[in-house]
Order: sequence, then C-alpha cells, then structure tokens
Amino acid sequence: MTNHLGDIQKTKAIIVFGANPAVNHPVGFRHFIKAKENGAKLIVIDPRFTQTAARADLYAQIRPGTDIPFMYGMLNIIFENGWEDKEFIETRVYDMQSIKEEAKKWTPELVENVTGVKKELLYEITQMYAKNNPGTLVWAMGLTQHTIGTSNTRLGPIVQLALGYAGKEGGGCNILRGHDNVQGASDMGCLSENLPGYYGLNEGTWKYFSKMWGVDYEWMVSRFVNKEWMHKSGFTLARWYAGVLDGKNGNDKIDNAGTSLKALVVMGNGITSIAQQAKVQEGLDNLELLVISDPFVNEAAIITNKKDNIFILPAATQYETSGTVVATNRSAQWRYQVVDPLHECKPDQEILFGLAKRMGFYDEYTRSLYNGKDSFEWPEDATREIARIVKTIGLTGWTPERIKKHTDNWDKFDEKTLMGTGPVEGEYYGLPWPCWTEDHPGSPNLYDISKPVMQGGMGFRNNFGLEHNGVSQLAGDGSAPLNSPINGGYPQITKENIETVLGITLTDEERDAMGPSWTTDGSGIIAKKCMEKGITPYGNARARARAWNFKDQIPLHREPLHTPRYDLAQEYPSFDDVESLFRVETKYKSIQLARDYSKEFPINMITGRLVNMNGAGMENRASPYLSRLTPEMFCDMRPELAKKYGIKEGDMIWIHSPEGTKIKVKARFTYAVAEDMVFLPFHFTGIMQGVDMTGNFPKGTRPYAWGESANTVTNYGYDIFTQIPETKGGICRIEKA
Ligand SMILES: Nc1nc2c(c(=O)[nH]1)N[C@H]1C(S)=C(S)[C@@H](COP(=O)(O)OP(=O)(O)OC[C@H]3O[C@@H](n4cnc5c(=O)[nH]c(N)nc54)[C@H](O)[C@@H]3O)O[C@H]1N2
Ligand SMILES: Nc1nc2c(c(=O)[nH]1)N[C@H]1C(S)=C(S)[C@@H](COP(=O)(O)OP(=O)(O)OC[C@H]3O[C@@H](n4cnc5c(=O)[nH]c(N)nc54)[C@H](O)[C@@H]3O)O[C@H]1N2
Ligand SMILES: [Mo]
Repeated sequence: MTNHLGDIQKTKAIIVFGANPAVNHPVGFRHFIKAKENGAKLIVIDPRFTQTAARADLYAQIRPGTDIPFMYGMLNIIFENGWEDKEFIETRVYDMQSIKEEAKKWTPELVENVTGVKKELLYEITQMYAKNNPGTLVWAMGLTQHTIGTSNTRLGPIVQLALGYAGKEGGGCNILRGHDNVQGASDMGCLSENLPGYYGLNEGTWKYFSKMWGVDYEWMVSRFVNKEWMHKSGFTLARWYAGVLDGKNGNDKIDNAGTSLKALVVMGNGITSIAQQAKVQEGLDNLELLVISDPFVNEAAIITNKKDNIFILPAATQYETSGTVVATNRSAQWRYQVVDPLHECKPDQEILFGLAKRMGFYDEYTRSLYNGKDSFEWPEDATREIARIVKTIGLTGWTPERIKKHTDNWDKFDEKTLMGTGPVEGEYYGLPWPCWTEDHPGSPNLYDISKPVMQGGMGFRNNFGLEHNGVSQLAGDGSAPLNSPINGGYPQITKENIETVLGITLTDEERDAMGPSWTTDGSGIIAKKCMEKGITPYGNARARARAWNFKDQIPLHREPLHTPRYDLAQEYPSFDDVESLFRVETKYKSIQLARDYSKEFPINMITGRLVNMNGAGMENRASPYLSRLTPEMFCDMRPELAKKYGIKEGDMIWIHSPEGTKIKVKARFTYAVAEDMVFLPFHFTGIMQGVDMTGNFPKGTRPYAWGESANTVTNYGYDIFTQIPETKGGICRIEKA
C-alpha cells in the first residue's frame, strides 16, 4: 500500500479492481464510505456484484482475468483525450511511450469484446476517474490470483503514473493486504526468494546477513548442499506437494538438488487453502512426517489417509504472546500479551527455538539477539535486530520503545494524516516504513515529493542502474523531495558516491565504518548523512513503465490457462512452459492450447471470501455462531443457469474441473454473478470429492461446519513471477447430483 486507509478520505475517486472491502476489510471500508460522504466517486470492477459494488457510483461486471485489456482501454481513452499528466510522465516515468503504443491497440470495441464491458461504460468510468483528481487505485486478490497476476499489479500503478496520481495524498495504489501482519511476514522474508527486507539471494547479501547475524559465512554455506543452492529460490507454499510427489505419476517435475521432500512443518497456514487439493492430499499421504503447529486442529491432518507420524503442536495465539505486527499500510504496532499461554501451548518463537536446539544451530540462530550481551529480551531484541539489519525498506528507525509509545498513545493520532499530537507530535502512527533513522517520523505516503525527506517525503527508488539504452533512469529536474539540495534525480547512495552526491567530506573513521552501499551499511552512517542533507538513501529515480528484466517488458494480456474464450487464447496465448519455477516445472501454453476445454467446461468459476469466515476457515468453523451463518459449503449461481441443468435452489450439485476432480455442493441462487459464472467460497474442507474425512478429527474437535473444498476444483495455473495459483480464473461443468 503506497498510502494508507485514512488517506483514502482525501481522494476524489476510488477505483477498485478485484477487491471486496465491504466484506473482507469492513473496518477499512469505513474510510471509503467517509470519502464518499465527502463527495468522492466509487467505481468497482468485479465479475460479481458485491457488497462493495452495491455502494459504487459505477460498476463494471468484467470477465475474470481481463483486467489488462480493461486498463489498457482506460489508457487508450486517457491518451486520446490528452487527460494524462504530461509533466509527471516527463520527469518521473521511464518509457510511458511503450504503454501508449500498446494502449492504442485496445480500442473500446476490442475491450468490449474481450472483457464483456460495454464501451460506453468503459468511457464513463475512465472519464469519471480521470476528471476527479486525485484518484486512488485499490486492488486485492481479484488482480493477483491469475497467471498474469504480476502484470495486473504492474498495470494498475501505470494507470496511476499516467494520470499523475502516484506519490500524492488521496492518490497512490492502496492494495488491501490479507491477514493480520501479512505485511510484516513478507517484510521478514517469509517468501522463498529473498532474505528479510526483500534482499535478493546473492553472495553479497548472504555475507551481509552472516556478518550482521554474527555467524561465519562459511558456516552458512555449509548449511546448503553447495553454494549454488544458496542463490536459488525455494519451493513456494502453493506447490510444496510437488516436492513430495517428485514428478511421479505424471506430476510436474522438480529441480531440488536430486532429492524430494520427506517432511512438512506447518506454522500458521491452513494447507487446505491452496489450489489443487487432490494433489495436496496426495502430497500429505506420501509424507514421511507431518508436523503442524497451530492453535486449532489444522485440517491438513484430517484430509490425509496417512495413519502415523502426524503431530499437532499446540501453538499459542496472538493473545498469549507479544511483539510487533505490521499493518497493510506499513505501520508497526506493538502487540501486548493478554494472557499467559494456556495449558501446554507455546508461542511460535519457543517452538522455533526448540527446533533450532534439536537441529543443533540454536547458538547461531539467536546470536544476534544477544548482540554482545549475556542474555536477550524477547521480543524487544528481535525488533532491535530487525532495525539494525533491514535497510532496504527502512526499518532502521524502529525501536521497541518508539513503537510501544505509538501503540500506547494511539488515540492521539489523526486518522486522515496519521500525524501525532502531544507526546507523539511530529511522528506518523506506527512509523510507517521507510523510517530511516531514530529521528525520522516514518512515511505515510510513498513517493510523495511534496514533503521534505525528514517529514516522510521521497522520490522513486533507483534500483536499476543510472541509464538503460542511453536513457537516464534518474528523475528529471524539479522532481526531488521538498527542500532537497538537489533539484532533480540522484543515484542511490554508496560509499563511493556519498561525498560527491551529498557534497560532504567523510572522516577516516566514518569511511572505515561504512558499508559499501546504503543497503549494506551496518554502521547506519549513510542514512544519517542523507537525513542531515534531506536526501533519500535509495536515490531519486524514474518509475519504470517498461521493466526490461521481466518476461513481459510491458504488461500484456494473456488469457487464463482455462478460458471460456478459446478463440482469444489463440490470439493472446499464455507463456511458454517453464522448466523450473521455484523448483517446480510449471506449465502454461502446453495446457492452455492443448484443446478447447470450454466445450466441456462452459462455465466461469471464481472463488473468494465470506464475511463470517477467514482463510482455510477452521478457526471460524470452530465457532457455532459463525458457522450458523453458512452451515455448509455452497455454490452461487443464477437461477437462469441452474434452470438449464434442471437444478433447483438447495439441490446438491456436482462441479467438475478440467483436471478431472469434482466436488458435491449445495446450489444457492443469487443475481450477483453473471449468467455464465459460478462463485465458490474457499473456507470449507473435510469432504474430499464426496468422501467425508471428518471421522479423522480427534474426539470432540470436529468443527461446527465442514464440506467440500473449492480448491479441489480450482484449475491448474500459476503466476509466472510469484507462483500464486490462478484461483480467480477457471472453468467448470455442473450437473445435478
Ligand atoms: N471475512 C474475511 N475477510 C478477509 C479474509 C477472509 O478470508 N475472510 N481474508 C483476508 C485475506 S488473507 C485477504 S488476501 C483479503 C482478500 O480480500 P479480497 O481480495 O477482497 O477477497 P476475495 O473475495 O478473494 O476477492 C475479491 C474480489 O475479486 C473478484 N474477482 C475475481 N476475479 C476477478 C478478476 O479477474 N478481475 C477483477 N477485477 N475481480 C475479480 C471477486 O469476485 C471478489 O469479489 O481479505 C482479508 N480479509
Ligand atoms: N480458492 C482460493 N484459495 C485461496 C484464496 C482464494 O481467494 N481462493 N486466497 C488465498 C489467500 S490470499 C490466502 S492468504 C490463503 C489463506 O489461507 P490460510 O493461511 O490457510 O488461512 P488461515 O485459515 O487464516 O490459516 C491460518 C492458520 O494458522 C493458525 N493460527 C492462527 N494463529 C496462529 C498463531 O499465532 N500461530 C500459529 N502457529 N498458527 C496460528 C490458524 O488456526 C489456521 O489454521 O488462502 C489462499 N487460498
Ligand atoms: Mo491473503
């Protein structure tokens, strides 16, 4: 999220692509409603007429997976009418021209054909959005869960750049994050392709982290098969089972240093929430060891036929432990323990410490927490460690004391600006990152040059060199943060260029202590010097509309792997298959173009959320009150569609997927979905393709609701960059059970 929820109150227009905050972020949605009360327009683009859409001024029922044509359609109209922000593009963007050329192809007629949205409505939406300045662009899972999810999430910001809505109060990209602390979890390196703070896996970063963790780099190397494997991404959560199945029985091949996975340790994930549940079940069945650390009976243990070597460790909940969490807008909060861990529960860190002890690396694991002292204080010393090491996103100004003070005084911050008063005056709530130094107030809105750096201002990051093909990557004149000593762009700050760029002279001591660049400067001197001068350590560059290191340099439309429009799949085919993506063979074109699946599977299928359930749903289905609202798994469809198949409301139906899997669910009628579409919530499990597995629950632990999992029939398909499953673009066939 570049801005924050309260900032949405300052906008003039909100365009929502594939998010349903009225249901999934109901507290955050209050700010949308307040914005509307202030006169802002709300536009919703969603294949379903959701509760959010019900509040919209304009709503477009888009065909799943066609947001790129829709956005190019908007850009086409914007450029045709000269509604773009020419100065912004001139000084702060690299290569909008390529986008303009692609947008020309997407005439309103073509967009209507591909997306199903009438060209008059497209025009009306574009005009409303472009004429109400600034507008904010909001998205969530409706954009990401596609084979082209990454391209979707690049084109949204490009719309903002074209209109000059980036880096502005009331503008920006407000991406609504999911779980409590999911922002913090990804910041901390819970992804398989990076170290904490999004540091890439290369020798330089491993050496930096080894040094900062106080462990020998060679020891770190010794933990891997060899050095080469230190630089490779791991498996993703979405496809761990492929690591177990090891290419056998027609499963995707793996590239895992010649071995397959034998054991799975799960901490805080449902497992039943990932796509391809029939494969997940096969993966679970073939494990030698399954360890689940969870406050609830995680249903991964229930849906497997495995009879032994399954252990459920009772993890404590958030109420039984403390530490920092990071909100969707990058603000930290201190979470205080409410009660001691109940019964034999243990907080996650104690379980991890125990694991490290038994695996023989507890000393190395905790050394940096000690940081030279005799003992460490949990979790305060963990926060200090993070602040010492993570420069890239600017966690360097966080201290437990500062964060606690913010949490303790949270009533003294303004919700629209995040600015504090009284004891917290001059600081933004939760020190939203980047918070460069202990004197820095945090950054409420990213890339905002209307503020000085010491008040949260900054340009775009210089991360891709100084020039590309002879074109400067640095920002143009007049585009530096307010009061900057430099008028235009500047490079990211290194030991080598700091004196020239900042116009300072270092002492010998400073030079000796300083790391090679702002990202690996353990001494913190680079950040400190930059703050004194009002310079952003990461430089001031152009946002790239064309990213030359991506498969698609500019975002391109590619049809979902399983599309109801085979004609369009031939015109806008998916990617070539990839031999190893996060260690697993990942198929695209070979599946998409194998045959026209839509003849047999003519119905669009999308999945999503219910207000009373969360994620895999075990937590909520263990509550009789929440379960009562949706006591069983169902499928939303229009009565017109149901009639074609002789289905009446409340009938049980089979839903079949192109993979040959099926689920038996209850039909529920609604007019919220299009006539050729069904919608499935993904919060249920316990029944696998008609087989009730709930007898596997230990006595007295069966939840109050269970059913088939939508993810048994979600279709194969993974984003080419992140490997997120294509759970929002698939097809199916239905029949009365
Ligand atoms: N009650 C509740 N709240 C939650 C959660 C929960 O499980 N329950 N989960 C949390 C988590 S982890 C997350 S990530 C967020 C997710 O929050 P959202 O992203 O809002 O959740 P979804 O309902 O999965 O999907 C949003 C919308 O995308 C639409 N959509 C599907 N395909 C497309 C498409 O191709 N294009 C467009 N434009 N729209 C499409 C769907 O119809 C749906 O209305 O919610 C969080 N909040
Ligand atoms: N078809 C389809 N599938 C989807 C999606 C979709 O839209 N459609 N959305 C996807 C998205 S965005 C997400 S985020 C996932 C969500 O899916 P999951 O991450 O599986 O969702 P949760 O049910 O929140 O799982 C959290 C687990 O952690 C446990 N837990 C809670 N607190 C703690 C704790 O303090 N410590 C430990 N160790 N465990 C704890 C809970 O009991 C629960 O079992 O689903 C994904 N799957
Ligand atoms: Mo999520």
